[in-house]
Amino acid sequence: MANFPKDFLFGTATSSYQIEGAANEDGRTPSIWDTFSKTSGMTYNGDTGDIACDHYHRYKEDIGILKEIGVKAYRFSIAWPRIFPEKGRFNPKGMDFYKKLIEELLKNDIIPVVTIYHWDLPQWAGDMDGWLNSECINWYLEYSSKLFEEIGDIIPMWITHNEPWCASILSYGIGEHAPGHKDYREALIAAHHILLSHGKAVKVFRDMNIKNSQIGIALNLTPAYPATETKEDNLAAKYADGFTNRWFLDPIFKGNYPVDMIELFKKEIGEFDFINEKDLSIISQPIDFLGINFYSRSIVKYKEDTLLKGIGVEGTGKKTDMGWEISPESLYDLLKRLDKEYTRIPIYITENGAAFKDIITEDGKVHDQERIEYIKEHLKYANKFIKEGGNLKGYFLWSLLDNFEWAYGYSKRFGIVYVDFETQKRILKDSAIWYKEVINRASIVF
Ligand code: IFM
Repeated sequence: MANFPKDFLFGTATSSYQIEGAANEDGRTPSIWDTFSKTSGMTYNGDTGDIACDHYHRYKEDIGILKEIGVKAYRFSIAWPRIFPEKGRFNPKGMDFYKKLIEELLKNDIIPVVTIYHWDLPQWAGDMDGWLNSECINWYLEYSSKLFEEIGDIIPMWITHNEPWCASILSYGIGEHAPGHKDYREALIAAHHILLSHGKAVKVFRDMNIKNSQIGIALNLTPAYPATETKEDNLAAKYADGFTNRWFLDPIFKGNYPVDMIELFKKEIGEFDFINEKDLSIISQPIDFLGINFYSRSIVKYKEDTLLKGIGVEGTGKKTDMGWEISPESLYDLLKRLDKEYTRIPIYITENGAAFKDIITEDGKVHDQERIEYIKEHLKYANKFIKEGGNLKGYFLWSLLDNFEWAYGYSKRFGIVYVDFETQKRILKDSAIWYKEVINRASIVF
């Protein structure tokens, strides 16, 4: 048995495009994900977020489920194209949806945690080169300032960006996410503009003097381990770490980009002339908390003729339905390292969870024991970190509902609540019932 502090924030997380649906309602215009998912071959089965979990219409039912599970906090994101459907035009109707959602959460004693940007960039911004255009930072600031003005002080925790690595490198470099470009120079430009928009939004937030509210960012961090103890594999692991973790952690907490990575990237990317002298001091504005999204680890082997001088190799641990190795000890390693090398500000695990092939059995239930084990193991290591004095303040399970898993469409189920996408019926999986007990007791039992 492991006990959590009484004020530990147990929550669940979702994002707008993955659950809301109502793609054309109340003045919303398309995002780059509407366009991307409707482009042939970009998502599994051509799936889109047009309807998703129909949460836009069923939010009261979904908050009822949150209440039933007993979560203390709910992390969701706001859809930028509902708030600014056109450049410079605020849409009060889009804002009203989130005001009603927040009101319902507060009525049920659930703390609303808002992510400002979880990848659904308005298509109008995409049409002007999206995050490659430095103007995008100003559009983002207009959007985030409006959110602070409208609901700033009723939201205790603001997250500027979800997983900048995905919004830049996976989207502009690897091409798996919208807008689907494959150019590493573009990827690093997008990453820089996203980081800069983060720093500038934090500054605006401070200048607006918003009461009883904090601001941070959610980074997806994946510890990298060498396949063997050779010098070469260690170097490859160091570069993999630089690519996924340090490229974002260092500017935020140390005010610089990692020099070894700049050197490595130069050949492929060219000059870093998109970085201005003052940018790093803006990006490294102090934040109130760090959100980390953790799912797995990577194991890396040296390979000379690759950008990062390495390739990933398969670990020996069990895998989730995403093919991601289950490695809860790596969460512990990561937390310890953040504590030692980066920061002692409060950390929240803003996402952790797993996709498995869930089925409804004859009794009408979903017995997702593998997911329970996954969560339990990760909570066990999170608890170990806390017991050793680590400043971990909360855990947001990804995800409340089965939902639109980006390029994988509806083929991957991450929810602790099963969604029948034909009927929109929700069924609490065993993991939801188990999580309810965990929250209620503030402890896990082995
Ligand atoms: O579904 C995503 C989420 O949008 C961002 N973090 C990872 C999750 C699982 O892939």
